[in-house]
Amino acid sequence: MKKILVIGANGQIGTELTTALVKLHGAQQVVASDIQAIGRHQELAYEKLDVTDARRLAEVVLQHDIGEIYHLAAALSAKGEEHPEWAWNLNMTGLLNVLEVARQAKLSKVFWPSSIAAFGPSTPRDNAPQTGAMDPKTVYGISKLAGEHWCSWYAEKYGMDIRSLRYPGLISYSAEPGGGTTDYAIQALFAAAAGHDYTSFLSADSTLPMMYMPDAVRATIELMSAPREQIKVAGSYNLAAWSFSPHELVEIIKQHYPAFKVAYKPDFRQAIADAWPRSIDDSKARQEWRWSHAYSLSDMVDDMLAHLVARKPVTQEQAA
Ligand code: AKB
Repeated sequence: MKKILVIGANGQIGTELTTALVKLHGAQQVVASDIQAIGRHQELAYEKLDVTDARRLAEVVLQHDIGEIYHLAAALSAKGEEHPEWAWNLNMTGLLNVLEVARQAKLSKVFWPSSIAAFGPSTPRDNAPQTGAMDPKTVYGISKLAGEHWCSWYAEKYGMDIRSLRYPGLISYSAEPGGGTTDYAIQALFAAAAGHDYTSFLSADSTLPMMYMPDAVRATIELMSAPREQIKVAGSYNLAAWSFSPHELVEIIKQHYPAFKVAYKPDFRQAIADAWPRSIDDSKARQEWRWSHAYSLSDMVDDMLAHLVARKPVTQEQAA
């Protein structure tokens, strides 16, 4: 049986998605890869892979008899604004390499994540629709919107099965996020669990769509397992759970840690958040492949804090 390659397996999504894929398909069927020398999943075959190197990617696909790719390696919104050329190259060259290798090797399926960052100020801020105005204002968002079009182009032109989700901000404890605007929520939870105060780089009322990682992983697996005829959206599905502001999150955290203190010092990431929708209409995903989130916002906070406290000590950097 052909194997699954996860690109970016050491990252925030990759760490948990790879573990879920192993549970589903077995360790023999999953190959992890990332730019780092060593993988996080000790039981798996691991390849050090820079996805911008097309020749090396093709070698890995051939060597491991790969039939499916989950391509998760990407620069996120905030880091992308600081290093625009690096972010564009990683996000676009990486995706084009994956699509081209997938075409040549006749892979059966590709998963690639888009994001709420593909939306912009012209999108309705509440219940952002599946289709409509999209004018992203970050390098990351532009790469996500262009990537959605490239995925549709390859799917239409070559009949390839390429599936994609527009993830909201993802909250998790297993691996660090890689420089996103929604990371404040993770930092606040880490700080609270470590008994530290927190300074938010977004203002108290910056509402954004968010999701707990176990739901995002399940959504990915359910989308990839759905019969092809159920997948009607050609680009990337809107996906949602709930939305909250820093102030609302802090109020829930305070139910666990009443002494938790937060200051608000918005920086350049505020403008990024201000151009994104406050909430997402994901009714297509709910109708077509029966998407439904399981964790409520307070379930997420309970679960995050329980895991973070159990694995103390939290480092100063994680809580920064
Ligand atoms: C980011 O903040 O850049 C990401 C995203 C919303 O795609 N978490």
